[in-house]
Amino acid sequence: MSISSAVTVALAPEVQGGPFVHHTNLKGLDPLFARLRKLGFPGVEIFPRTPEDIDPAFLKPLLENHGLRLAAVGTGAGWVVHKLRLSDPDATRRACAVEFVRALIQRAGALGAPVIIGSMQGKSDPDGKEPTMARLRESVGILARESAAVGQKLLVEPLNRYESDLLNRVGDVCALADEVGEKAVSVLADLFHMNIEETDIARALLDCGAQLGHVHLADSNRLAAGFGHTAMAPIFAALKSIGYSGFVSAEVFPRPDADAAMMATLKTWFELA
Ligand SMILES: [Mn+2]
Repeated sequence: MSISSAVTVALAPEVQGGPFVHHTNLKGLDPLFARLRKLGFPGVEIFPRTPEDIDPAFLKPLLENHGLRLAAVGTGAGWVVHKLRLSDPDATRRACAVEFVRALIQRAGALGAPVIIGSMQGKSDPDGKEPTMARLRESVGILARESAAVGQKLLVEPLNRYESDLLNRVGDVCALADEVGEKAVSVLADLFHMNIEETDIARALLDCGAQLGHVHLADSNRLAAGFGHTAMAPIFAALKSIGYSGFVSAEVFPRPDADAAMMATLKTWFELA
């Protein structure tokens, strides 16, 4: 098995200007998928606005026609658009958050893809970090069992300190996985967040080992790999050393433009993966 490459596509107009290589709508996916395949990408990661955006009846033939795999599905719109958090102290709001992710797990699962929990983890509520973490653990447990039931991992992403104070390092998610006790809980290693939080990115990936489920490929400044100062060679050496065979998915700003971001991503993948 080898490492696969993907790029992110956002379907939520609210995140225009966010770190996604492409922004489009459902109608724009057909020409975009054709272009990705022509360039040589094996996969695509989608950031939907609502669960209904991930419609297997629509996306399955579209992906198959273009020979693309769905690498993962983001849930960040749950927070950005709908203000839903899996650690919300309000039980009704928390249940809505769990339902939003659960619906995406079902739909992504039908397309052979896992979902990501990133910003929906929330941050410490006024009652403190430990009660917030307890609520997050409960929600992650429910969603890990949902993921396992459709044969998928649940990708949990540590975020840098400016975005959350709950899960900041890869080791925090490994500890959460142990506490929750569900094998489906896997680590999403985002190299941009890791550049801020980890002592040594390659070391953290080696320590993560088989618990690594997905990688967001980004340079130190959230531009495409090669446009910042993160040393990518030791990171890819670590990924190969642990036998990682998932996606490195470019979650980056389309700067100087989307084409340049895609070319830099492909170059890094061809040279190092
Ligand atoms: Mn990320």
